[in-house]
Amino acid sequence: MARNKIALVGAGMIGGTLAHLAAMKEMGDVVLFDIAEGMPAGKALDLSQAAPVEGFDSRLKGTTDYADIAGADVVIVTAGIPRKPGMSRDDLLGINLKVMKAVGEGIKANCPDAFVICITNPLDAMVWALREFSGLPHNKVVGMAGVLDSARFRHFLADEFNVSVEDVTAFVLGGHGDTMVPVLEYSTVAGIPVPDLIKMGWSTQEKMDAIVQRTRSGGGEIVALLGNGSAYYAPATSAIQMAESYLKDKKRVLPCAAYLEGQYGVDGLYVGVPIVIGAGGVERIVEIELDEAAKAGFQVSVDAVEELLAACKALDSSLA
Ligand code: A3D
Repeated sequence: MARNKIALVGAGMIGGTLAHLAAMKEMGDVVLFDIAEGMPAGKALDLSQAAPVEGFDSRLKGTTDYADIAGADVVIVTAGIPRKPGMSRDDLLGINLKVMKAVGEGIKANCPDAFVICITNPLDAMVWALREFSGLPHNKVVGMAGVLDSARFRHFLADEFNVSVEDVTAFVLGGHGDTMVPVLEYSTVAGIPVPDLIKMGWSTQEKMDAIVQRTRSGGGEIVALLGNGSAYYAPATSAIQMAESYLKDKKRVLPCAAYLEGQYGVDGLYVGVPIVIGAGGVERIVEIELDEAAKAGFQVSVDAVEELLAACKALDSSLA
C-alpha cells in the first residue's frame, strides 16, 4: 500500500511545525510548498536529518512548484501572512484573499481529490474563498479553528480545576475570533458539566466568565507575547488531529469551520460547528439545541462572518 501524501501549502511557522508532526507520526510523505525560494527545501532537509534520530520513514520534500503537490491526500493551507501586534485577523483579508486564489487554483489543477484544511486567517472567510477558488466539494474543504479554540478553553479549565486536560472536554461554536462562543453547558470534566461544577463549589461564575473571555482573545494574547507573528504549535497540532481523523477514517467529532446549508439557520457560510470527519471528509454536521444566550452569541458570530464575505466579494469580482 502506497504511503499517504500530505501537502503543506505555506512552509512558515505553522507549516514547518505541521511537517515535523506529520513526519514524527509517520502520517505519510510530506511536501512543503512555499513561494519563498530555498526555505521549504531547507526545512525539508533539516527535518529529513531528524529522521535517523527519531526513526521515522516519512520522505520530505520542499518545493516552489505546485506540480509537486500532485496527488496529495491531504492539503493543509497556511499560506499568507499572520498577525502582528495591533492587527486584527480581519486586517489580513486583502493580502490573504489573493493568496487563497493562487492556492485554490494550485489545488484544483494538482490534487482535486484531496481533503483540504485551511488555517489562513481571517479563517471563516479564507476557507470559504479557498473552496470557491478550488472548486472542490464543500465536504472536502474545512477550516481549522474550533479544535484550537476548544483546546485553549480546555487548557484554562483544566488549570482552574486542577485536573488533567485529558478529562476536560470543551465546546466552542461560531466564527474564529472575538465573536466565538464557548458553551459552558456542554463543557465538562469527566462528563460533569461546568455549571454543575460551579454548584459543587469547584469554581465561580466570575472565574468562568474570565476564562471564556481569555479563550476568545487567546490568539491575541500570544501575538502580543511573541511580538512578531502568531501562535503555531497548538494551531499545527489541531490541524494534524483533523488530518488524522480523515486519513484513518476515525470519525472524530471535532469543532471545525464547515459549510452550512440550513443547519443552525445558516445557509452558504463556513462557520464553526461540531462535525464528524472520516474518510468521506465532512460526514456529518452535528446540530445541537442552543439556549437563547448561545443562539444570540452564535448570530453575532455569523453576522461577523457575513461581513467578511461581503468584503471578499467586493475585493474580487469573481466571488460575487
Ligand atoms: P508564516 O510563518 O508567516 O508563514 C506563512 C507562509 O506563507 C510564509 O512562509 C510565506 O512565504 C507563505 N506564503 C505567502 N504567500 C504565499 C503563496 N501565495 N503561496 C504559498 N505560500 C505563501 O505564518 P504562520 O505559519 O505563523 O501563520 C500562517 C497563517 O495561519 C496566518 O494567516 C495566520 O494568521 C494563520 N493562523 C490561523 C490560526 C487559526 O486558528 C485559524 C492560528 C494561528 C495562525
